Amino acid sequence: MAEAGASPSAGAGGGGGVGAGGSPKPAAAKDGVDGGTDSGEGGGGAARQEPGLRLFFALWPDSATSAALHARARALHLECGGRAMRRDTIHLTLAFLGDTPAREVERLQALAAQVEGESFALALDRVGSWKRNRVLWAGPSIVPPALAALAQDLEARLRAAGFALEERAFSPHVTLVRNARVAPAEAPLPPLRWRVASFVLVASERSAAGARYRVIGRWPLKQRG
Ligand code: 2AM
Repeated sequence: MAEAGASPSAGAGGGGGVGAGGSPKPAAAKDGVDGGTDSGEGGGGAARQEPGLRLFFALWPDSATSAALHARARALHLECGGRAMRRDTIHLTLAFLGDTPAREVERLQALAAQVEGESFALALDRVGSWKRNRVLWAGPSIVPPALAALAQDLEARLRAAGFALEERAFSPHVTLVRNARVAPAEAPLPPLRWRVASFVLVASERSAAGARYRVIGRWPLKQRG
């Protein structure tokens, strides 16, 4: 499978160690649609000592955007195999926290409320693939400064508050297909315009049907102008 050359940087996408030949594959959901694998990814042992939640900050698409992204995921799944993400799980991760004690949620919510971000338009005009974890994604060829600033501010606040984050650079992408068999053919893509007006804190819960994502906080971004 060809690897995407430019940003989002190859291999930076999630997976966090889910190599192509790595952890066991979860059973594919019916008709090749899945919520997200996330099996064995990230997180640590903290949850073993006390109740923990698997948390991440993300941008969550409005329903028209998630429908369009899901349609793209289905088309890629038909072309490349693998499992298309379920529509209700499609998102763009800003910061991945992994297993986190439940008592930290309040602190994270207070921290998120301090973040000063501006709303922006995100043009998802690229589809790329990562060979390492066989993920197909949609991403922007130009990262809006407001998105970079939001991710940076969030990351700085999380680090200052003592949350451990991975060192890898932020590479904005929306995972559409996991465990793809092949890379998609190069083709021009009609850009999908996503108006981003808030960011969310999400808990990832596992079930037999795959990961289920529960939004546990949402913060508005300032309207520009
Ligand atoms: P991905 O879509 O590229 O796999 C929930 O797991 C979300 O957090 C996913 O969007 C995933 O990205 C992202 N993520 C980022 N770092 C991760 C890590 N180390 N482990 C698991 N997921 C991670």
